[in-house]
Amino acid sequence: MPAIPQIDPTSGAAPQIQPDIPLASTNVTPAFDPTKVTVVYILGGPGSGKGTQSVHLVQDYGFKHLSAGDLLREEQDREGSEYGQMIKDYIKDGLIVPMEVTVTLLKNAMQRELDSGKKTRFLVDGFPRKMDQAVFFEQSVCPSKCTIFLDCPEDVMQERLLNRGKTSGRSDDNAESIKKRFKTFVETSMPVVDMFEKEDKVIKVMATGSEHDVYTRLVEKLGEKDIHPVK
Ligand code: UP5
Ligand code: MG
Repeated sequence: MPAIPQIDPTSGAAPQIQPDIPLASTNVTPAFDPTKVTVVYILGGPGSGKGTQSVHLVQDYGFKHLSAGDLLREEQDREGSEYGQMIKDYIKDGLIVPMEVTVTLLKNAMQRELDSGKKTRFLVDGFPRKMDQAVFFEQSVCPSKCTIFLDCPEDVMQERLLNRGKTSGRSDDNAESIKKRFKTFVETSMPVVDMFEKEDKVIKVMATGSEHDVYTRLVEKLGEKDIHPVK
């Protein structure tokens, strides 16, 4: 398995920002055994409600929630991070941060959770959103069980994001960044959903209507795939 570099600058191991990873490699063993660790992705456009629905899924299905965007924002704000400025620039422009940074943050967060003997079911929010990330994560970290895809029209997402932008303080909740995020989503992230769809691993849910309506639909669709609340 290719070593995933540590982000901590004191470790001396600087991540390769433009990695040359053999994406079609077949002799790679994932770091986590998918028979012991469950990974479910939750994907959807910016503002489709990934974070909002994740809160309910964590409560009812016993997942540990890992938002790639939140982990990146945390790393961006971490004192001494050598990636802070780069992450800031990518997020503001709605671009995908080089995958080794994001994969390392996710893998470390999973390892921490497993080391603490807590949850083994992970809801990975907003990742993978580029084909290279998807292939690399599936091969070297953990193959996913399925992908929840929140399907939402752009006008609805835009309204939600502009509304949130009044108070969120997020550098990308403004009209200019939102436009760039939508473009990246359509051109770069949708192919990932399409790939999982071909493998029949996508649970697609219409994400319009109230938060409660969306969650009701989601629970029903998960039930059809034999995924049930834990309590
Ligand atoms: N809201 C939610 N559901 C609603 C509903 N049904 N009715 C009415 N309002 C609803 O929701 C957004 C807003 O809508 C909130 O105000 C909410 O109350 C309301 P939220 O649940 O936050 O939606 P979400 O899909 O999570 O939107 P988010 O803005 O987080 O999506 P993004 O995918 O754009 O953001 P993320 O944080 O995942 O990524 C940000 C950036 O990080 C990316 O653009 C990229 O630059 C970078 N990134 C990477 O580089 N790599 C990665 O792997 C991941 C991220
Ligand atoms: Mg989010």
